[in-house]
Amino acid sequence: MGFPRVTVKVLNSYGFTPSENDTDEKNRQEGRESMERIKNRWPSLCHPRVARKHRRLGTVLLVFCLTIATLGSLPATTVSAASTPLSKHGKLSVKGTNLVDSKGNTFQLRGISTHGINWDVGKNYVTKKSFKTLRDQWGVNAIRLSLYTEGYNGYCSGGNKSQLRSLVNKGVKYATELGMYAVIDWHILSDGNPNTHYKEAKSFFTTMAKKYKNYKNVIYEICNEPNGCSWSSIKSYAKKIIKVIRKYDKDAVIIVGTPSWSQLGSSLTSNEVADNPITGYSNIMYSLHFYAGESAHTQYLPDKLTYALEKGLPVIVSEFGMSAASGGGSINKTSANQWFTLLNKNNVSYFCWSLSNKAETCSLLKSSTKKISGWKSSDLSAAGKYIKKKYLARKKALGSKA
Ligand code: IDC
Repeated sequence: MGFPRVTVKVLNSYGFTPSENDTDEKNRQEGRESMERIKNRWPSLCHPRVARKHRRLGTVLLVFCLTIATLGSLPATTVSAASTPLSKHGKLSVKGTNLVDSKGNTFQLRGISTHGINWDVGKNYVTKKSFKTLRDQWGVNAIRLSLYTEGYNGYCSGGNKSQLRSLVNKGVKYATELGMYAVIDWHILSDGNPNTHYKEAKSFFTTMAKKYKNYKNVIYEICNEPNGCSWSSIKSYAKKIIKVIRKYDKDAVIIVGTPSWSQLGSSLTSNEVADNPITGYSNIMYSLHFYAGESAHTQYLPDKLTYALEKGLPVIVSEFGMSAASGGGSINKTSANQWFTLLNKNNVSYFCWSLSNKAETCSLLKSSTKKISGWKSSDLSAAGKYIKKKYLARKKALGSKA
């Protein structure tokens, strides 16, 4: 597949159907009453010929007014929902290695990840306008809401839990109103082993699954990037958290992080996740993260992806970046192009890190960009320009399947 190979051995990084009979009868009754009112007010209109003509006109007018009134009483999303990703594709599930839509057709998420919403550089973009710009101008159909467990203002390291949860809820609300899919990302990183904050994770996902059990667009990502721990340790955490989520949300897609910063195995050549996946649950996907500016990633990870897919493991790139794994360095379009070819060919979904103006290469906005939506090309970083172009091209290529 055109990726150079290496032999290094250690790893280090989303109708309204009231009772129709009731509505019809109510409409007819309202129509009769309305015609009576017209007759009483303007008797001249009641000459048989004039009356017939005006009755027709009146009916047309009535239907028009009632339609407007009905639409006006619906939530804004229902009115404009005809062509949102969610209205077209509905609830997603996993079939074989593929993500499929409610009609069973293969479906690919083209997502953008927020930066950590515990920081202003992430939080500032949790707005409906930001997400709408991504949906309408970038061809994005999903948002990943990254909630760091540790670090400054982290959920498990002194952050205000209820404020952070309400930020996640806001993000889900905006994505839902826009008909986009939303990933709730429990962003473990420096904490390494997901079991470190198991109790908080259990409580967090209980709250989230209770709240979102009837949503069609919510996806749970239970541990961003486990590191320094074995697959059996991650697996045991995952089985417990999946059980917690499934108690309320019976079928939403759940993403499980994998060893060594979500690289499907703890060494360059080991594939313990594909060799020993979680059994007994449906709609589970496993994450693979890559950074295009990290040449080693492009050297060994594509083979691991191919191995996993051949073994029937549903893989999702819940995070990738154009930069080096540090978030810095330079972007690598050649590697990124190879990755997109491979991922698109295999219907693997992807989310780019990150929607931010933080002064680092992986940010999609220039650090000088103060706007939180409606960005012009000159507001975008080199990574942002490339990603926007790639996502729009992919959406166009997919046509009605997008
Ligand atoms: C980075 C942020 C950076 C922050 C750092 C530490 O871009 O601003 O200082 O985290 O919290 C990942 C992680 C993701 C990293 C990203 C780039 O999932 O949290 O974000 N990265 O380093 N894995 C590989 C790279």
